[in-house]
Amino acid sequence: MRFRSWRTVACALALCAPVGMASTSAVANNAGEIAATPDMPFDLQTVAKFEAPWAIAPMPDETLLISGKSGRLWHVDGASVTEVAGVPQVSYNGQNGFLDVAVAEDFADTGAVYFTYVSPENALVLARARLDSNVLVDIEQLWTQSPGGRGQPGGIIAFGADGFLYLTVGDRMQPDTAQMADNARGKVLRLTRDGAAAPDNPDAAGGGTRAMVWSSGHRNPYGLVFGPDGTLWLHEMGPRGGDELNQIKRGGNYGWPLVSNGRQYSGASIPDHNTRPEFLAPSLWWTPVIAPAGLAWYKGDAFAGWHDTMLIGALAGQGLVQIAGDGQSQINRWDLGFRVRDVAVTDAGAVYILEDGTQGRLMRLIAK
Ligand SMILES: [Ca+2]
Repeated sequence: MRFRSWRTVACALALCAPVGMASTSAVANNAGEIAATPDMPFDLQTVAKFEAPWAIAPMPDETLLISGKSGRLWHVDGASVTEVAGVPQVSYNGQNGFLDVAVAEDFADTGAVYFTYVSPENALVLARARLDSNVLVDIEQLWTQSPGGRGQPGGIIAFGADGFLYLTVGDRMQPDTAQMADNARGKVLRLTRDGAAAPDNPDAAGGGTRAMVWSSGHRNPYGLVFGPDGTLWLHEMGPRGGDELNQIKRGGNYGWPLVSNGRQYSGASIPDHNTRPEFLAPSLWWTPVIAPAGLAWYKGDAFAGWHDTMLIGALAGQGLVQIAGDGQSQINRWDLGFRVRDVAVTDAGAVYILEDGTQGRLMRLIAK
């Protein structure tokens, strides 16, 4: 309310731009220049340490699954950690390995978990299995990337209220492929629970890979989440500068590698988003980068003022970033002093973060 009052006063004094102009301005929405919030409204409680942990998947009973990039999976119940058997063989190097895990909404009836990994052939794979007494059984490969690729796999899973599964695929360090309709790299795919193209996708009639595409022009997305109103949010790492938070729309093209608010690693410039209005611009972006990893929606009341905000883990940014529910502003960035690989919120509203590294900590946020 305070901000609304300020806007009203400022607009009365003719100090503010029209809302539409402000929300698409490349300069106004660089959250990378906002200073960290000095006061932390939480303490961090270490639950356990894991070898190269990657993702947190909350279970309906408030226990957690933790994936490990080298091809490991753990079930965490309070302070008790049990290794889950049956993880398929993965290619573990650089950013590749065993990646995301997502527990099906009907897990209580089916025991189904979905997961992604980079195969020994360097293809991103979406798979499903049944978790039975801490063993993955009946593993089915639902979708396998062809051709595979190098690093930057993406691999984040989100379930839509429409019954379909949304999957991020990184550009695999071959940027031009993000604009190729018949290549899965640099896309969000929208699939049936069995890994086929959703029948009402934008190019469903085209068949093959293009029939699976929901949005295109992404670089390296390690965050994908639905808001309570059904809006889909994605973040992706830019090159040198230009990390992005994007609201994902059906058939949208988000511009990579033709536009970016960052630069090439060589220092060569890339046209900014505002030079090519046909590409959807990020609602927020970060230069210098935070290297976003993990994206969760906070639903509970344990943390004052957090309801209906987004939380982003930051690798290079070494902390936790909080975004307003409309995606238009960064509320807080807390400097934690270590690389955050993932953030998750359980059904009961508990918040966990995962430290990146060979011995990464799973930590629970305790409201002060
Ligand atoms: Ca973009």
